[in-house]
Amino acid sequence: MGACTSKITGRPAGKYNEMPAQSEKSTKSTDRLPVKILLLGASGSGKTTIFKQMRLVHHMPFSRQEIESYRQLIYLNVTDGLQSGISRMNTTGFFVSEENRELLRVVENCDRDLKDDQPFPSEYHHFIEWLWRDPNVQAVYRNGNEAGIPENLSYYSQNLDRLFDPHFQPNNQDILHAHVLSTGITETTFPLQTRHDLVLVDVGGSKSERRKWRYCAEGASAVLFVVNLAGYNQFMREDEDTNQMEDALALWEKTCRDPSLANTVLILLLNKCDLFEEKIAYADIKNFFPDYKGPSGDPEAGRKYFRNKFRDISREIFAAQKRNFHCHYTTATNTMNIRLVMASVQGTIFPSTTVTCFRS
Ligand SMILES: Nc1nc2c(ncn2[C@@H]2O[C@H](COP(=O)(O)OP(=O)(O)O)[C@@H](O)[C@H]2O)c(=O)[nH]1
Ligand SMILES: [Mg+2]
Repeated sequence: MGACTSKITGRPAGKYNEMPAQSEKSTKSTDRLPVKILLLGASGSGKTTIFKQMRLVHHMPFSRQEIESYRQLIYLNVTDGLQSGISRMNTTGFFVSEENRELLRVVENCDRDLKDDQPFPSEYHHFIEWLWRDPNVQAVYRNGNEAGIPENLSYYSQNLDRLFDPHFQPNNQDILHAHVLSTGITETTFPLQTRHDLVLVDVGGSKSERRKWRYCAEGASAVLFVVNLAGYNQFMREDEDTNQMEDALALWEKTCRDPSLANTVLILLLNKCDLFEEKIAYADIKNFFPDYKGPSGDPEAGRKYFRNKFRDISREIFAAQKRNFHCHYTTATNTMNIRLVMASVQGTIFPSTTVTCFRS
């Protein structure tokens, strides 16, 4: 195997690096077979969320220290996410209302770092709430969110009273919605009820991180290639000229052609179906993919259109290699959905075993 390490790193450097860091190795007995699965896909597609869900599905609760780190990360996601989302919105020609500009300046200048056990500073509670409710911010977010205002703000803004409670402790849903830009490689071993150990590897997906992927390819049995289905009308944060879906399609082709992955089972996860369903009501696929001929606002037709685009890319490559195309629609923040999809994934990887192999 290559240089896989067991760590996660994120932004800002240092502070969250050790957060969900531990490699949860099971007690290994020699007769257990490791089965390595890589989570690949662009940054923000949902890889780490699936990784976290696997911990929940396998009853590996977050430690006290991890929960505290997530609490601090959530504060950063809310303050930094709102400010950076609004500045991206400005670049598309929309601005917060005149009466809220002063609030924005306060939030821009607030300290993003909480100390251990320090509550969210109460003075920002209503500023954040008012900024989020600003009619222009809402108009951009609700009309397809081409500016890419972080989606987790919608979730956290509905929970501000709880977040700003001095005794706030994040629950699993809060943790699943937290986002850190992964820059390392995290590996966790999940014991299955067969004689296999599932070794799940989560990597950073930003353009600068992708060159590390090849170090993890060796010995991998399967790749879960995660795509943000709701990214069809958004541009990449690290490259504002590239549409997220176009990037995912190009990356999928590269992954299908990668000789180091030629013996792996490639499984496509078209993720963020919940957000896709909401967004499609406002942002017509045709405006971004003119060859879309399906009805406007139809999530079923939209999902199928993108699925077929990915399938068409891999068709010839897979035919030559005698590989099959596998695809699932997922909502990574939904534990039940991921439990079912991962059981099905296991059925694909180990056709002779039953789906009950995943612990419940
Ligand atoms: N609503 C919703 N949010 C999601 C879904 N999948 C991931 N997210 C959120 O998208 C953000 C990025 O996800 P993450 O797993 O960190 O992406 P990664 O960069 O590929 O590891 C996080 O805030 C997640 O909570 C989904 O299916 N639905
Ligand atoms: Mg990640």
